[in-house]
Amino acid sequence: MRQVLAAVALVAMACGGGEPQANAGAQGGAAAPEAAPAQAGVTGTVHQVQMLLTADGKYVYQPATLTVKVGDRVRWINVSGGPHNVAFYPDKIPAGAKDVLSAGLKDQMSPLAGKLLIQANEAYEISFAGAPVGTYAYFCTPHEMLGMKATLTIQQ
Ligand SMILES: [Cu+2]
Repeated sequence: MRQVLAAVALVAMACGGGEPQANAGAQGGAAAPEAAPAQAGVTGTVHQVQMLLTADGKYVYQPATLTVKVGDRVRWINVSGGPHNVAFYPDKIPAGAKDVLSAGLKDQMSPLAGKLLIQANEAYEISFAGAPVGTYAYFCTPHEMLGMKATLTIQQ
């Protein structure tokens, strides 16, 4: 909870480039400063991708290919078979995307790799506000060798 409070304070203070990272914790309360409308280029659309272990033993992102618009958010959810995470290939993202991702990925376990989601139904959101258009290939650090990879396409 301390983390959420800190995040709210951060968003309140830095209205400019701040990510609305307080979202998850703030959804119940009305008064929390929703940063989205104030932020330029934010669409408010949130897409969901499930991370799971299928009945036939495959570790997958579902959907494995997803197309979103600049300014959308994507929320990855740890459904089963975790821990999972979202890690981008530095050489398989558009030019200029590295800076946006570096700023947008919370709690990175290594450069361009989000933290491990351990709890069931734990979610991890990334905003693609200001993200360059193109194809972003990513993988799950624990399951990359088992083929847990996916592609995100950002369109104007
Ligand atoms: Cu995984």
